[in-house]
Amino acid sequence: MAGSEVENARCFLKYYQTGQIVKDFPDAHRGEMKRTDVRVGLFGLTGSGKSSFVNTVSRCVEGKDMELAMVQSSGAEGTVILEEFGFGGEGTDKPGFRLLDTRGFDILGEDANKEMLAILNGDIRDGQFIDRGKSIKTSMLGHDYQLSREIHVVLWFVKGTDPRLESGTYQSHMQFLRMQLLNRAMKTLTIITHDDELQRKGCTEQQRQDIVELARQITGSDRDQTYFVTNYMMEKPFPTERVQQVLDIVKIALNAAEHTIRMRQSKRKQHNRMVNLSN
Ligand SMILES: Nc1nc2c(ncn2[C@@H]2O[C@H](COP(=O)(O)OP(=O)(O)O)[C@@H](O)[C@H]2O)c(=O)[nH]1
Ligand SMILES: [Mg+2]
Repeated sequence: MAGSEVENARCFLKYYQTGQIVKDFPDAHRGEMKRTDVRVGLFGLTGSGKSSFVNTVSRCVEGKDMELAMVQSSGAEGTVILEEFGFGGEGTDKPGFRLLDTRGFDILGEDANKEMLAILNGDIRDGQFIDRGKSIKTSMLGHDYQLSREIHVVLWFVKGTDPRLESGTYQSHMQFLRMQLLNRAMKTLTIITHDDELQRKGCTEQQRQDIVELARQITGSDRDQTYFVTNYMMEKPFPTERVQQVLDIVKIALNAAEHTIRMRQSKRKQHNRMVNLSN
């Protein structure tokens, strides 16, 4: 039974096409859904497990045992790269969703803020290097939405075993991102990684709840939008329950993203109507 459930979830994601969950997009432009792929932004400090998650999804959806995203890599000083990884849409000419692996936001400041915004707005694409010295043309308000380019849902990664969680240094660190997500009404799921290490340390239920609460103070996600995850490690066994858990989280993220797309299409339509009325 469990095996077929996991197989169904895997199959769903492998063939997933944008719009398949919500289905009804009354305010979409003609052909828009066919052109759009869901863009899932992975944020979080270096070492929180974002790149490992890309590889974990690849393993769970496609059964691939290889490193797509470079784990534990740090960008050269002053440089940030955004990497996109397409999944789903098997048999069609475009992926159904993309995971956008970000890095380099450990350094605070105006430049880092601009980069985060540019990624959220879709002004930085795959493999593009960001020269921190140069200005990036992006809206600080995030009003000029380009639906097919911007991010539709955020997975915010927190390392469950990170001692900085307790000290509270995290909270202020990514407040800018939190504000931006709030302003955009962006659905955010909190992913607490290194669950295997927590289990190995004999973490109690109470301690887990405390970690959820600490993570919530950083990301603002509710408890029911917070998930513990163990990432897949090359050549290590990865039990079916863990596969199922990862597939479930991806599907929840896609659902949220489709709702974002539908909401923004409706907002766009309302906006255009207002503009027409005032002309
Ligand atoms: N034990 C364990 N190690 C993990 C987990 N997720 C990531 N790691 C390790 O943590 C380190 C940082 O992971 P990485 O994916 O590069 O983090 P990123 O900087 O956010 O992309 C690597 O050595 C990973 O192997 C996990 O769930 N459990
Ligand atoms: Mg990384």
